[in-house]
Amino acid sequence: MTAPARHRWVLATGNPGKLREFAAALGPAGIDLDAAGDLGLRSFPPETGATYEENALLKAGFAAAKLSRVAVADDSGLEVDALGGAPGVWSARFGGPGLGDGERMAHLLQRLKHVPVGQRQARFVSVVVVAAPDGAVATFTGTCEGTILFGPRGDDGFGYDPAFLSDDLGMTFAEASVAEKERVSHRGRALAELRGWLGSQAAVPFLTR
Ligand code: ITT
Repeated sequence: MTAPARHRWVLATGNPGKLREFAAALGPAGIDLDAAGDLGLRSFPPETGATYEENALLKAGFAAAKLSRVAVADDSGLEVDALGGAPGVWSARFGGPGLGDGERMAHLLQRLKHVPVGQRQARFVSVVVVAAPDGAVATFTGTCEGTILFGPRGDDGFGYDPAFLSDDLGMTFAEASVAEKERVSHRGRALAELRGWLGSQAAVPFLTR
């Protein structure tokens, strides 16, 4: 029996946590990933889009055009009800430029310190874009619901994971394994949609380049 064909895409992200999650979700579906940074592409255009989709397309489209390869990226964010949906598309810049993941999460917890239990609902959103060098694009979206804790819990994951108690898992994403997080997370759900699409005719042009 011959092994199914494998394809190589570029992953346009500077976030190693995302690389782990994309590789875990797409490897079993026949897609191997080269990190854009390993191909010499270390900086991306500023994320000036007003939506996750625009920003994901900025990253994937830029990598596809620069490297003449099919590229995939996600833009994601955390939407907190008590903050009117903020930080949303601004999640990576919440609290100001130059903050690390831990400082950004501390800023979030500080902003929510007087918000009582029962009013701390939030969701993660991910929009994944696959872009081909000729400009063809496919888009997939995933969301997941949870609650912002009063302090961090768990050591794994990245970003706001230690503060986000997943409704589905009953633990934070930083307490979950990559496989557990993938099953229910915003990015895991968007990538599951992408995996379904891989078997369709619409995906063929993205698999031959
Ligand atoms: P790239 O743009 O290079 O992919 P980034 O981390 O800047 O990496 P985004 O622009 O999509 O990614 O910003 C998303 C922000 O939301 C960022 O602060 C993340 O840490 C956070 N975030 C997104 N998905 C997350 C997840 O699964 N767990 C925790 N935080 C997440």
